[in-house]
Amino acid sequence: MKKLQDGQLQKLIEAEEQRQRDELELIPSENYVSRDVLTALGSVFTNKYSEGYPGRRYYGGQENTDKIENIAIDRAKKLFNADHANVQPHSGAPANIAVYQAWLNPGDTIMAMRLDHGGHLTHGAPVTASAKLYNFVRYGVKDVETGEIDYEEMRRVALKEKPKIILAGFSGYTRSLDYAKIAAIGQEVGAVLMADMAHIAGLIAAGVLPNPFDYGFNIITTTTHKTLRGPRGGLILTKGTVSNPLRAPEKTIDNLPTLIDREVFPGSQGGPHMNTIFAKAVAFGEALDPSFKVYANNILINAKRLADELLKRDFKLVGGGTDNHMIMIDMFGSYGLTGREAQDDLDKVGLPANCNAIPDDKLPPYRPSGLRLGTPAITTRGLKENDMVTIADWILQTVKAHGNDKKLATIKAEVVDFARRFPLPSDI
Ligand code: DSN
Repeated sequence: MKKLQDGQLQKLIEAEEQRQRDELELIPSENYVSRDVLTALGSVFTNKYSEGYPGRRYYGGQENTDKIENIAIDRAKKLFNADHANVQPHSGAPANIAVYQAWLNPGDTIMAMRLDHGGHLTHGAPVTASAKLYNFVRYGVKDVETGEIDYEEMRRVALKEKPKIILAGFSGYTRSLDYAKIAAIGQEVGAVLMADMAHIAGLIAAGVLPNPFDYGFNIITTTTHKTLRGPRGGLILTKGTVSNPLRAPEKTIDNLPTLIDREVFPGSQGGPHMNTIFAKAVAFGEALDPSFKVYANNILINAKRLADELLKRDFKLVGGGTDNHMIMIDMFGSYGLTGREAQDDLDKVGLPANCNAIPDDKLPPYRPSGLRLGTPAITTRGLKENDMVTIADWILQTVKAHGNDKKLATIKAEVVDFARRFPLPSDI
């Protein structure tokens, strides 16, 4: 990458590059993008305004932007077996809001997972705009040991509350959702079936986890920067018939693609960020390559092994293990440290992870009991299954060294030495 003229800011790019090289990223929603994705993000497409959709723009000069948006749409449809893709959402939160607006009227009911059981803020946390507009009802886990969802309670609440959308999705849940059971409940009460797959989109695209569309879901929303390993951004995938987004269609399930297009633009966003859409097209191309399936499979292998190694070291895991890329440690229940204390200690040794609420957490959200970690980024760096033994050892040593900065500095030196053997993709 070319150096900035502004020396003060150039130093910060170099410092962040060095931090990323010297640490091993364990935050499950982060990843390291390729050099091509970075190049696309920094390209001249950032100069362009493109309100509208390919072939129907409000500004001139769209001969290249139309092509890249169409490539991004076609690749996304292919990756997820969707009838339509909207690649314009700026990120996951605007993608979810556009779907709610497309299908609901203010006051309508959505059923979604409890935040402390693994759901996401945009699934109706009281502090969000959506929670002020719509009525959210909840489902959660039946058993913290196994992480199983309480599907009987879900059905009972759905029959009573008649949600117009049932939302399957999470940002802090480590087990598999039973899409068939959720779809059956949704069909019984006449709800639209929406899956927020932000965390596991790359695993679905690679075919190593099931695709909700195969179980009758109507909509998938996702971010593009987690397991999908693209730029920070959002994406909405739909089943249905695509028609002209300039004309308001009737509110039917078959018209969802067009209803959603109209709610992304002009409903909730202005000009799409064309450099990001270009970078999405690049990342989707990378995800269509057979090597991405190998990568996604290795994420799962590494996560299972890391979970097993943590269990051997007496860490209590919410859900008892993992079926995806993510692990949730009950840190307070395991070693008497809050998730935040563990996060701060892991920061000191170069293993960033994040504190997280666990089901029915007795501690407050800013210093909860849980610590969430995952393997998408370290798998991109090239770490293999046996390396998970080393990572688990370091996590245990770090937790035991709480308050001992000298010991933490010794672990950090080992982590840096090890991490430098695995270059960032953008350095290759
Ligand atoms: N903040 C993201 C995560 O870390 O899971 C979700 O939006």
